[in-house]
Amino acid sequence: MNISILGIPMDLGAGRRGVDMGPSALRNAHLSRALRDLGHRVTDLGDVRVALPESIDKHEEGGLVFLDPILEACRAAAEQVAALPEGTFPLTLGGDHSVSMGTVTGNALRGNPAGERTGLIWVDAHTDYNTPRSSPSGNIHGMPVAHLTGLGDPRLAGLGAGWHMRPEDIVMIGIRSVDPHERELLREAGIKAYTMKDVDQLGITRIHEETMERLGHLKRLHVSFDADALDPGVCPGVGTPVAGGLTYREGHLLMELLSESGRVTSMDIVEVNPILDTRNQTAEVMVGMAASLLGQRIL
Ligand code: EXY
Ligand code: MN
Ligand code: MN
Ligand code: MN
Repeated sequence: MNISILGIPMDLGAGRRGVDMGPSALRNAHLSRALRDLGHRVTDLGDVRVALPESIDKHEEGGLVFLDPILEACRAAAEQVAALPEGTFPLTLGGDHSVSMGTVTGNALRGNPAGERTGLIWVDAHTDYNTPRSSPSGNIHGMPVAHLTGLGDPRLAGLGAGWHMRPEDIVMIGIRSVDPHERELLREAGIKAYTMKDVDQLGITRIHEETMERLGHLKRLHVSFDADALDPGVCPGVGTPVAGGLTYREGHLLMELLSESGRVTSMDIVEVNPILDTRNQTAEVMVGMAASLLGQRIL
């Protein structure tokens, strides 16, 4: 397979600095080499240009911190991803999770004249379904899914120029932190979310089966993998750690099963924060997750 790597070194959507170094940390953990060793042709397209927080005002507008530069970076990411040839697998590296407003939009619109719908598998401790009004923080990385479905600020929700993700085409896995108003919005939208309780009770195999069935009508599936979905013991280098996450094997099993399905067409790795990490462990774990999704097998 042809894999194109694109970094979006942005931490403007997060409450603390550091995830802007995520793409470097993942490259340093030999991402390209790991994928080449699996037989893929890998092209690293470098990074999207992102404004530095130190060089701009921390303006807050209508409950959104750093709206303009985030919008700009997401637009650039969406354009670059949408321009990739069909058959290429885009592997996009955050950055905070607000980058996925750009990457998911770019992937959904890429080489898609028939207007095929794209499914979204959101692996995360958080549901990221706040709007500017429901958000307790104003941090845009807590809002990407809401904007992808058309809620919230019209500029962010307008990245797809009229395209929106359908709530029924989204499945979330690993959830254990949801804000009160966010919970109401999720219920209203009818988004399927597997919490950690579901992971404990059903197991990853069953959750994967149900996810494949639920998204069975879709030819294109995007996996957006937030490192904080994994337990902080496995991935300590994240800005918003929440106890009780996916184990190392649950993460790999999910990626292995998704890989075997042969249906995933693009992936993000986001929220890796090397400042908070232990010897780049989190980046190394996430490179392993990408390798499992892209065909690595134990035997
Ligand atoms: N729900 C909280 C907020 O909206 O501020 C925390 C969001 C954290 C988002 C992380 C990266 O997935
Ligand atoms: Mn997230
Ligand atoms: Mn998260
Ligand atoms: Mn819109």
